[in-house]
Amino acid sequence: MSQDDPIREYSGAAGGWGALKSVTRSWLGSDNAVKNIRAMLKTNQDHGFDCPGCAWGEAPENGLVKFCENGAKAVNWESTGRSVGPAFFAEHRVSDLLRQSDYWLEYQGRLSHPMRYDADSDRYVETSWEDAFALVAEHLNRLESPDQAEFYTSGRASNEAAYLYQLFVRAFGTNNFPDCSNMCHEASGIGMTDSLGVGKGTVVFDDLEHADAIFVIGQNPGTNHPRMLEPLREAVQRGAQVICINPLKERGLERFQHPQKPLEMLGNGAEPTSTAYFRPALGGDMALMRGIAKYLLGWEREALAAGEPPVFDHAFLEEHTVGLDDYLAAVDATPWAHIRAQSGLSLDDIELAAQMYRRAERVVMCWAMGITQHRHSVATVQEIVNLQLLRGNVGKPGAGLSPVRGHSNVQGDRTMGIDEKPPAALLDALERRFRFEVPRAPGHNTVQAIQAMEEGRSKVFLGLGGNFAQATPDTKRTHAALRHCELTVHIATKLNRSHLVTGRDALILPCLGRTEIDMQAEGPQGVTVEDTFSMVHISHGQLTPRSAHLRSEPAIIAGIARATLGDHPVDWMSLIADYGRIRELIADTIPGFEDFNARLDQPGGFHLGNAAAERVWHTDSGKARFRCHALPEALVNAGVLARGETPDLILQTLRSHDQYNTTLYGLDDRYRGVFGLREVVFASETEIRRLGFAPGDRVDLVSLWDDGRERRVSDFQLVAYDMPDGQAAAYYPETNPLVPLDSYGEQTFTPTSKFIAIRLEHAAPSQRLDAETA
Ligand SMILES: Nc1nc2c(c(=O)[nH]1)N[C@H]1C(S)=C(S)[C@@H](COP(=O)(O)OP(=O)(O)OC[C@H]3O[C@@H](n4cnc5c(=O)[nH]c(N)nc54)[C@H](O)[C@@H]3O)O[C@H]1N2
Ligand SMILES: Nc1nc2c(c(=O)[nH]1)N[C@H]1C(S)=C(S)[C@@H](COP(=O)(O)OP(=O)(O)OC[C@H]3O[C@@H](n4cnc5c(=O)[nH]c(N)nc54)[C@H](O)[C@@H]3O)O[C@H]1N2
Ligand SMILES: [Mo]
Repeated sequence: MSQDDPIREYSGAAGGWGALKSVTRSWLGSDNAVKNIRAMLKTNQDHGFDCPGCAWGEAPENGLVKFCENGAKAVNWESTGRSVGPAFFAEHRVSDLLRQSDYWLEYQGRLSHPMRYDADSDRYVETSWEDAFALVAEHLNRLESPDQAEFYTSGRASNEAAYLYQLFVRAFGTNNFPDCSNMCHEASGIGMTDSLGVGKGTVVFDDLEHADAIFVIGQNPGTNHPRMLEPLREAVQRGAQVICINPLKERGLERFQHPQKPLEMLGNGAEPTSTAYFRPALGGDMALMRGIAKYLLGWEREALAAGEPPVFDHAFLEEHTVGLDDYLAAVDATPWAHIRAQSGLSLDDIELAAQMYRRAERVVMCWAMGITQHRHSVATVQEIVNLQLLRGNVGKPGAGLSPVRGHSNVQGDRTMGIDEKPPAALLDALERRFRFEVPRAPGHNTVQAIQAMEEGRSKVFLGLGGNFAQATPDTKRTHAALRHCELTVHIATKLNRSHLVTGRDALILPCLGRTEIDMQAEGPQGVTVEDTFSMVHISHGQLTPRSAHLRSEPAIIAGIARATLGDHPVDWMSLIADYGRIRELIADTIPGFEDFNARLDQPGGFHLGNAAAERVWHTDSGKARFRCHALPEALVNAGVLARGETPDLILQTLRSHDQYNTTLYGLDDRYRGVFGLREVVFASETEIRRLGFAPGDRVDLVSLWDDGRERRVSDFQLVAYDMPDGQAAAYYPETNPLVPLDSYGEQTFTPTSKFIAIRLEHAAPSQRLDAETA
């Protein structure tokens, strides 16, 4: 294994020197280095801008410099000196650009001018803002029904932009709000709302500092929420338990260090004294949780029989919950054999996990995409809730539930009403305030939006950020659906593939990034965001905008609204002159935002409050409710099994260390030891050999689904990796073509990106030749 080998083991800890080296490299590689360092120093501080990276929050009392490797990459990526304007598009036809990689496209720089697609020349040409708005208005007003348009949102949009957007779209007349959340934490929201009456995490940063045990389930914080490593490390140091549940041994969870405290880097990571790492089958977490509950129930009975203190929190259960008896009956009825087989863990392992859970007085459970991107994700989330209720681990300091959000404002966007199934209370509040009728029928989520465009039921697609064409499942089908549209519009900072998969008409509307000064008629504006702990704070851009032609997201939305709706009770232009006016509307219509403008002066922002954390339950019964689901009979889709196909492996799609969703910062995945390439598929060496291959072989991955369509990605390199048998892992978005559009979560419609039944085939020699000569 040499330094040039694309696959080589990573031996350091996560964070630490490696992270700093990588940041330095990305700074030096940028033409803006000095400016960026200045910008970095303002990230996540009062009067600076909110990190455009992830939704992790900070302890309010934390020190001055708060950034991590990935925050640095995100800021740097946004403030690049390169730009993509009329000259660039004059040089490149859209069909030529489509042949470039996702990495190349975004690397070209910041979008600088509003552009309109010209089908005759197959090029984007410069247009004016007013013409662009007029074109959107013309298409929207031509539709037979407002429900023929789709309004997508990615989770970076600020509260102000999101609020204005939902107001415009509802004034226009639809609830078609597909959003990235549909592909992300939808199951957490649905499951927790149903069980506890609140769809957000119940913990704040402080709880992590007081927990006796922290479970990290289906999450890779070393890469995706690096600032979470710090409280985890501190937890281990104070003797709290950290329990990881993840089929892959993620380096960032095994050993972690703090890049900003150089002394800590001399050691080799925290000693794993009170930590444990369980590696379940994909989709096996519900069975594991059920197994833990079954052990607890056994011990509870033993304790009661022996007259010892009970295992369950009886006072809490009595006062605050309903449905316990049914739940315990379901636990009793679940056979150990089913638990063992589905979890992929030994009973010894499950018992150890149960002991660690029982030993702790205060337990926080954190989770992310390893839990939410399965068919039975709502049931799994609710099983996590059930387990926490048994010992009163909801609504007490140092304990609670923490679905760790992805995009930096994905949680805030939902709070602002980006919701295809809006609660009646929100719609009532809007009608009271604005005196126009809002649509009541539920709109489309992401999967339904693709289906509607595919069938010609929707004809206009507008994206507020994001990369819809690449982030969504079933790439071939999704691209065809977008091409079927009469108009596609993208409000974006950087060029991506979605902009190239055009409808008959298409627009690219370039916007300011969060790092940039947002100057409006009445002065510079700040915007607000909500982090994963429901803390709301303001963010002020610091850098000069990359181009004089850029407009802010709220200004673009206001422009579209005014052009589309004409004379209207909402004065869009006055709202964007001073965003404080948008915040007044938010204060008047969204619960928790009373005195919004005044409360933004509090350093670190303010907490929105969380009823479940106060042990107030907004459910029908007024109590927290145990929801019992049977374990799924089988995890593999029944239709696939009915055809008699046995998958070679189950594939999960995940993020590398050098990417932010579909944005690729680089081609390395340092902690997993992959350098300079992304077309790889990880599996255990035993499995690779069992299937008749050898590590390094080139394979096609074929997805097994029962609708007769071929789903294949070609020429991936097999990488032997320490992981459970039966599984494979590969990067998103390269493997999105394998995710069937109709394979989604029950209730959630979240694509099952962590559970795809696949077959491996030797890559066709012709493709191999192409790859070698390319
Ligand atoms: N740098 C960076 N930061 C990001 C992002 C990014 O792309 N890059 N994306 C942001 C967004 S939008 C999100 S949603 C978050 C995503 O944050 P994560 O959820 O950490 O992201 P994934 O890479 O999808 O990782 C899922 C993890 O779950 C594990 N896993 C997969 N299936 C299962 C399972 O069935 N059970 C269990 N127990 N584990 C499983 C995988 O091995 C992997 O470690 O990160 C946010 N932050
Ligand atoms: N197979 C598979 N698919 C997945 C996932 C998975 O784990 N596996 N994860 C899912 C998850 S959790 C999520 S959240 C989605 C993400 O889906 P999206 O949110 O749609 O995708 P991103 O890649 O985050 O979007 C990146 C683009 O956003 C634009 N952008 C960046 N900053 C700004 C800004 O400030 N304003 C505006 N207007 N635009 C900006 C840039 O043009 C950039 O190209 O993907 C989902 N898809
Ligand atoms: Mo996400």
